[in-house]
Amino acid sequence: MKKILIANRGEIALRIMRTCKRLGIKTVAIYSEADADAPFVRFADESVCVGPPPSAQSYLQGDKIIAICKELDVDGIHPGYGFLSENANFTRKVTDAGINFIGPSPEAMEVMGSKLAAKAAVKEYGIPMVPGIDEAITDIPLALEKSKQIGYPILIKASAGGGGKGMRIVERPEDFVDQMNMAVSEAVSAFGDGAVFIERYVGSPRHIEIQVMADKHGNVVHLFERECSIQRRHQKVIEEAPSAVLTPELRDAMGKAACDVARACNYYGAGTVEFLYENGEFFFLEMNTRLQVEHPVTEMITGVDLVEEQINVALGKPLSFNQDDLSINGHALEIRVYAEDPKNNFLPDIGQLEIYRRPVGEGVRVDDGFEEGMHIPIYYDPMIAKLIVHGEDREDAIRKMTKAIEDYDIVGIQSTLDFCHYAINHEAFVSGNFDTHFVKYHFTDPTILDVTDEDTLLVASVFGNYLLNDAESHGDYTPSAESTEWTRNRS
Ligand code: MV4
Repeated sequence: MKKILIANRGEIALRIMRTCKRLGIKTVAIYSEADADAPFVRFADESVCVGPPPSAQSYLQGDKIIAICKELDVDGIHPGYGFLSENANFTRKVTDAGINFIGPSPEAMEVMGSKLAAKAAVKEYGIPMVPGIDEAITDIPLALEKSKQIGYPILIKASAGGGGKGMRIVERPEDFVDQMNMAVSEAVSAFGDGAVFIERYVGSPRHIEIQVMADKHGNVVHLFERECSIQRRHQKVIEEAPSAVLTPELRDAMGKAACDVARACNYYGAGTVEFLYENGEFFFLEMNTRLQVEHPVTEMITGVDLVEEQINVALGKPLSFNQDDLSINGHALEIRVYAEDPKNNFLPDIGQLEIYRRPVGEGVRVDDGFEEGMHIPIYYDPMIAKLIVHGEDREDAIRKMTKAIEDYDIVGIQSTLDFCHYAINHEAFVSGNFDTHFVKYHFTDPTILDVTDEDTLLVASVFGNYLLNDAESHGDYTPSAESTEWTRNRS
């Protein structure tokens, strides 16, 4: 591999190019008119503008991107995450053009792109799944009957779904038909596929995912878990590795299950297997067939460069490690810094980064795509940066992250920095006693962010405790309250 084109932008394009440079591989950036001045364009050895700002006219122009590869003698394409990264048709076209796609096969993408196909594919491996019906609903009376057997509340999910779209909680049989119709019409408009199925609703889960890596020779390993429960409306906010809740036995069992999921679709490359975890049980949800945003926490605790390993695999080399070579070293935390205003319902706050100073220090990594003075474009995801720290243990990582956030200077736009400072020092986070509802549950009063400096820690812990006890003793934190808010707030 002499030259790689990165079919992406911002922090992930830069991150991929850094590994390429270290490996002596030339890089090509593609960019939209909105990104002409971005650092990732300057960092590349060559760069080509692919079109106007909207993604559909630039970063999603697969044929144009392939033509650029031919023009510039590119050997491989790294798609990053989002955009074309999980597009089976694009992957086929790349391969047909004689270019190495740095990612899994289009067949694996297609199987895992459908939740029902994924469930069917892993069935014979005996992987734990949420009790439910593993086929699309066609017969409503039958589905109602089965729902009663599963037990309410149940969750209706779109097979093609992602990001919570086409998902509906049903509290009572009386609501079933209405909720199903809404899930179907949402799935049709979002994915052009109205297939929906049913699962028992898991009310207080943690989202734990396993990083897997497989080569083209049948070797599959896992690189342990990432805890991604702290999220807001399906947008992750804090990720960590390892999870505070897994025992070595559970970690091993989930790791093995994740490797089996990869085997079930003849996977190669880097992938992530998502699980729900509740009360010592775990359930397979889906597999993401790309490098994920939060992959750095895995790199921090394992010492593996996942992009380097992706390139090796694409070249047909065997994995450079086996399962026994891998172990967990310390603890890593990542926060996503978004250009959003936590005091104004997390509305995107675009504008100019008048002052932008990154924290530095041992075990501190900032993956970003901006520089001081730049404007955050409105056309793409409002993530400014990922701030990652590596500590000796969880406590040390929280301490390092707290300091790194305090050392981060962002002026000119509102960001989620203060919110993350609050969250990682919250009693529920520090104690490890949280689930996917953390933000909605513990961030009810945004004015808490007005308290600054040393006070924050104390107030956050005391106030957090108060909220926790209050909500529990009054019993107002139930799947029922959750479901109404969840469906109402969905956009
Ligand atoms: C669930 C669930 C509860 N029970 N499935 C959300 C996105 C999709 N990939 C799966 N999701 C969920 N599936 C059952 N049977 C709750 C969620 C869920 C969730 C999962 C992980 C992280 C954040 C979440 C937020 C809301 C709902």
